[in-house]
Amino acid sequence: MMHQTDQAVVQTDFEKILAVAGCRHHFPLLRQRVNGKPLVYLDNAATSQKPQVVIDAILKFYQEENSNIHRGVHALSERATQLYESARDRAREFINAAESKEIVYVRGTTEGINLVAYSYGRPNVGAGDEVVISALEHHSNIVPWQILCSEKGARLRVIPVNDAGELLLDEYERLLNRRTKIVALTHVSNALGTINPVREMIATAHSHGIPVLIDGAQAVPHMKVDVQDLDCDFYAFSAHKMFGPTGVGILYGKSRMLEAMPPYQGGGDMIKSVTYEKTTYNDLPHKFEAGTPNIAGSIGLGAAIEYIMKLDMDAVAAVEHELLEYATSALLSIPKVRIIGTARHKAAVISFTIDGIHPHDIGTILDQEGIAIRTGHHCAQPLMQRFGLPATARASFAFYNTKEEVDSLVRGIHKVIEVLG
Ligand code: C6P
Repeated sequence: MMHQTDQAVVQTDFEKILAVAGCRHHFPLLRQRVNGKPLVYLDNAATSQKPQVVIDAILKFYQEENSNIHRGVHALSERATQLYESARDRAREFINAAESKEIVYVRGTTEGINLVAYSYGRPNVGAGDEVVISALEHHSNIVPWQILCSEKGARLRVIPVNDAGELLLDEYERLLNRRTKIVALTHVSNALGTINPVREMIATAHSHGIPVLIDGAQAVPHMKVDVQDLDCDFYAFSAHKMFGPTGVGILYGKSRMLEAMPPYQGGGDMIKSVTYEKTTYNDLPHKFEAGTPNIAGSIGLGAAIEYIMKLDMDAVAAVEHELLEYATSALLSIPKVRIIGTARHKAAVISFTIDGIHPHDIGTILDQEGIAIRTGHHCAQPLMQRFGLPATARASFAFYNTKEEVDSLVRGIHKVIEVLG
């Protein structure tokens, strides 16, 4: 008889893909009806739904394990500490960081980027220096750098995009110079779905001695990420976009970078000793984790990571790619629909407009059909301006979505055109 591990070894890629596609029933929220119709949830880039194992891990923590961490000698506190720290180990494994001390818990991608802008940016960026970002950035990878630049008299430089939503790499190379102190780039665009060639872009920055931060918010739910292979200096992501809870995320930083940086916030747990004259800071990663953290959230994140690692990220990417291709050709076959963002390498995000109809109205009518999409500027106003649009409608997919749901979206769009076109 074959053991389970033997079976896993002979499991074909095709079987893994089928297994991923069959996971929808793990997500209880998806079973509901909205406005009398079966829910079609296509707003995964805003936040993903949670599998039962994640919900259970959080519930179990509050029912059986709740206690503060790193503080008590009592059994519950030790158990909570162990769960919190082992979730950190899971996160290390998930992105293949070299050491768990390189994994800093934050509130989410936004806080991760702000931490770097503050603790790396303030000591290293001065008057006349430059920070390079791209035209595809979310506001959370624009505004923290803008604040830093205005405080320091530094300059924010922006890598432009072509009409397909791909970064112009020659322009990027031309922007780098001895005044450039950091490059901050998104791995995947939340508004257009473009997957940036960040590995090559990091190598280019490093050839000039410039460190790189990657905003991984839209990458980690969709593809395998290996921070050592990418060789990025910082990588930030949020748990809630990768099937975990809100209010927690990870900032990865190379240990030598984090060691050299001052703390972001002061308070409990980030210190070794305090007198009125002087404070000695704690070791990594605790130096950056002031105050009682989101313990239950971190444990939920650990459960989400375990869940998707079991699924296999390559199989997840394959399922989503199939959905993207199916949805793209279906939408393109509808007269008046225009897809914004046609990069060669895309994650399963489709921004679109319908001639003569405001995206907000598209979202409202689709909602009446039980279909959830996002409309607006997607927290990427400068990018919308680049494309001459105030807003788009955006359908964003996860591996639990189905081709039948794409068909519902297409029927919904036809209805929008019928009613408003
Ligand atoms: N994008 C969207 O609908 P937080 O809010 O900190 O979890 O993530 C911010 C963030 C940073 N970078 C990228 C590329 C993102 O997509 C997001 C969040 C959501 O597109 C909500 S605005």
